[in-house]
Amino acid sequence: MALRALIFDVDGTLADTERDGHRVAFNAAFVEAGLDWHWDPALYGHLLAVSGGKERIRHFLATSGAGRAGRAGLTDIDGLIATLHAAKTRHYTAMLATGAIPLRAGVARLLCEARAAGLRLAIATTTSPENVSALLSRSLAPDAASWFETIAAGDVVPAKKPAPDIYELALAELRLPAAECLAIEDSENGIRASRGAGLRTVVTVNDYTRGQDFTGAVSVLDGLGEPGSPARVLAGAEPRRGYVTVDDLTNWR
Ligand code: XBP
Ligand code: MG
Repeated sequence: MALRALIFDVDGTLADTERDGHRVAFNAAFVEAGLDWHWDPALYGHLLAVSGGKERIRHFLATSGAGRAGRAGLTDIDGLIATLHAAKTRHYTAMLATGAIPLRAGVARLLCEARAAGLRLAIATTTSPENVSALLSRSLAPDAASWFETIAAGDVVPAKKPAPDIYELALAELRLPAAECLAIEDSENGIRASRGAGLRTVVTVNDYTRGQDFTGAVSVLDGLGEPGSPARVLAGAEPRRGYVTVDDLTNWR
């Protein structure tokens, strides 16, 4: 079947947003709330096993003892999580607005190539919609959100990655079968979600996800690559010209 659409993950795929973006915003929200919590890069790497910022805070509370019952101000856990996550999103979108988080190599090139080739574009992400808009408008193009027919993001589905829900929503909104689409992801949770929706998946790893299990990936690379700056192939299909093109994605099975 012909390739008709590409469905992109956001965090770790479009841009390296986690260590120097989301993590910094979470810590700023904790300080603002007068909490002595601090997620260093190593701890955050472990917490990334849980998709979703609100879910990640709840997991931290449950597993770190930080939410020990009876501690001052920690009785209304749901309210605390909502307040912390709203503050974190405010800090994160403010950071994005400064252009602090650039797109990964090859992302803008492949998106433009895909548009020129008439491929339809979509996003399937666990992050909050406002984070997607802020990243796209500042780091890609002011009108870049309109390049994507659908941006399936955050709480719009009952179960976040690794559940397939967000990809199934994107496919439903595209009105395309999985066989005519291809997903681009960065993490094990992500490919479990995309493969769960029946999607061929290309993985571009990052420092947090390099050692994870990408079973079922069409190709696993250290990035999409650029002319003159080839991608390193870790497993699976190799880009014909050293960097991933629409032709590669069309032919890779
Ligand atoms: C990655 C996530 C998100 C972000 C934080 O999303 O798991 O939860 O870490 O964003 P993806 P929020 O890789 O699917 O793009 O705090 O808005 O959830
Ligand atoms: Mg991701």
